[in-house]
Amino acid sequence: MTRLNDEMVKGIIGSLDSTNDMLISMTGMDTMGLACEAIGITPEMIDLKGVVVGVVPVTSGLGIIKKFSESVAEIVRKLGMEAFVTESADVTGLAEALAAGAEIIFMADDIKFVAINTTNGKFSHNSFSTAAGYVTALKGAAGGLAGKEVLILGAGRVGSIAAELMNEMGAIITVYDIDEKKMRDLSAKVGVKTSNDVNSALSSHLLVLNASPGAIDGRYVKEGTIFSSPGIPYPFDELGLKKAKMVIHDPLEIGAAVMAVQSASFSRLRRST
Ligand code: 2YC
Repeated sequence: MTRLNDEMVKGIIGSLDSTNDMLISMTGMDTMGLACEAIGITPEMIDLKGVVVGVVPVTSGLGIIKKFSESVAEIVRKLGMEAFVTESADVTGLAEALAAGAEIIFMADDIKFVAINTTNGKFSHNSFSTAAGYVTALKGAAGGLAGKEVLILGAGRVGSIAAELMNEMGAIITVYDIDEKKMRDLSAKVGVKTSNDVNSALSSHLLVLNASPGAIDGRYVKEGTIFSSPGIPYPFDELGLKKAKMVIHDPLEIGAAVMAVQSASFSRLRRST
């Protein structure tokens, strides 16, 4: 999985409102609406007021990413919950969040990024949340995916979950991954088509979910393409951006927002009366 770095994270807090505006104009949903839609609920079905969220920095592996925890806390606050970053990191930070009575605890090492609901131990994964969030964004931008041809770039964790979700929505999916075996395994599991030439795949698709770390060569982007692109680092060149109709991208917000709503839904769903 590609890892964020200080550079990619430093602008997140200041750009949350413009990400929200981008989502409204491109998908018809704001961040909260998209996060709810991604897990199959409506905003009216969940009560986030008073939910206390603790974010615990983790020093393992390549260590703390500057502003990562603060960015997660701010994303959560924008959804209407209270959030704090613990003073300490790692286990001491976890104990601090538990002692403070956090209902949800976010933690990320270099492999997993989770949001744990402390009332019942259920937890949300970033890979599912990112896939569900960006599939929902693409569905909104495209006006539905049933019967539509979609190209998925990247058969890793996010791309694979995205393939399963869009398959269930009736999309006609082609997957490309530089790793033949990954592509074949996903095709066998989900029954999607595969491509061995990313540029010809790009030039024949108007709907693309990019969940790969690779660059996208604008020369092969089809005029009017809608990209839903969680992939990091940012893959587009100038020509690609000119030819694309829409590019939905952010380095962390959509995935973290779906995690926050999904983990809260494990204890805060209103009983449908
Ligand atoms: O600051 C910290 O607590 C670090 N341990 C955070 C490391 C996050 C590593 N994960 C990632 O960069 C990617 C993100 C795109 C979201 C999921 N994995």
